[in-house]
Amino acid sequence: MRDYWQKKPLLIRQAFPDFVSPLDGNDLAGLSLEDLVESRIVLEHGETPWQLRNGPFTEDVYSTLPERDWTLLVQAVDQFSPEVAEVLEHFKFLPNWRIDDVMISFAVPGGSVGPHYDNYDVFLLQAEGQRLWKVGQTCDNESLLLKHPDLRILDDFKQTDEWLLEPGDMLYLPPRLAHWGIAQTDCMTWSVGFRAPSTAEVVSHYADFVARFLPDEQRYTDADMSPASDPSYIRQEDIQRLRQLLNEQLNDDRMLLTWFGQYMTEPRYPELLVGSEISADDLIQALHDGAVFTRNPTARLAWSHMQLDTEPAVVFFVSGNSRILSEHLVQLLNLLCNADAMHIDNLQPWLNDPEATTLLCELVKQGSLECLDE
Ligand SMILES: [Mn+2]
Repeated sequence: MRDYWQKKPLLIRQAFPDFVSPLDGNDLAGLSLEDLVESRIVLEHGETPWQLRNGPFTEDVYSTLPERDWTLLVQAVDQFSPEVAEVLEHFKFLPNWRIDDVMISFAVPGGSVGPHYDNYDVFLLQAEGQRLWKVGQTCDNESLLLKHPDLRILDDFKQTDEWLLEPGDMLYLPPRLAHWGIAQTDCMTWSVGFRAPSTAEVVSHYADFVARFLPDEQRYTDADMSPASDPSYIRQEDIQRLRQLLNEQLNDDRMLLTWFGQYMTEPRYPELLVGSEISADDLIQALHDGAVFTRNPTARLAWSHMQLDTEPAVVFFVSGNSRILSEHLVQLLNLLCNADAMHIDNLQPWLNDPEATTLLCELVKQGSLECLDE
């Protein structure tokens, strides 16, 4: 973290020794046929240079592709494959609300999406075959791009290094570092991608959030202002009033935490969160009968402390919602956020606590906790 995170690339040979991918190119192609899955194919020599095709695809697409120089990319495979989601267990040294998804690409020899840069950190895990990764300059919004309607390919790639990645090897790249991965054999790469809201998003979304709580009657005021000498002139004191108004509204730490937690836990595919009504009694009975609950991979969870006027509390964020809870539930939140499974053995201490059982029922109702079918 000190030397590399957000700073410079790091090649980790055999980060995952003897890594065996739980899915192959055919499985990935299968996913690309599904409506809900975001997929793309990039052909370097298609009908146009660097042709982009967007999924979902039909099976016959794969019989028309050339032998070389194309890549299939499938977003958020972790949402659809628990085996893929497991890789995220190895990234717990980073906040999970910074993680975006595991994107998987499959490429035939020569396959590449061209030299480019991303605005996000990424860990590139070689899952199958060999890919040559070239890295180059740090880019910015003035870096020259090829004229292309959809893809942001660098016009000028200044290579500084290159590494051949074998299965199990992993390369970390900080944001905005130019990179270019070229498949040497049929190859599969898992990209553990991170997300960071743009400053523009933070400013505009947070301002919108704050504004939702402000009545129309609350306005710019200027009681006791001095008489205008030049009525067209905006004075320093007018700007000072504006500055004070903004400071008062934007400096509330509880508000900021509430917005941030909700924003960063918004699920990528909310339609995959399907819950069902359950009463506390039924939930407790089900647990005694052996029911096992897990987090829905779509659910995003986070929590923090929040100092209320009266007492210390915690705030729990679940898939874009927040709820304030008593501090004594911290251990339960740890369990909900981290345990592989929730069952009678680890939930027992909470089943006589109405605040805890209400929370559990809400999570089931919301679809964030799912009952595993025995
Ligand atoms: Mn990239």
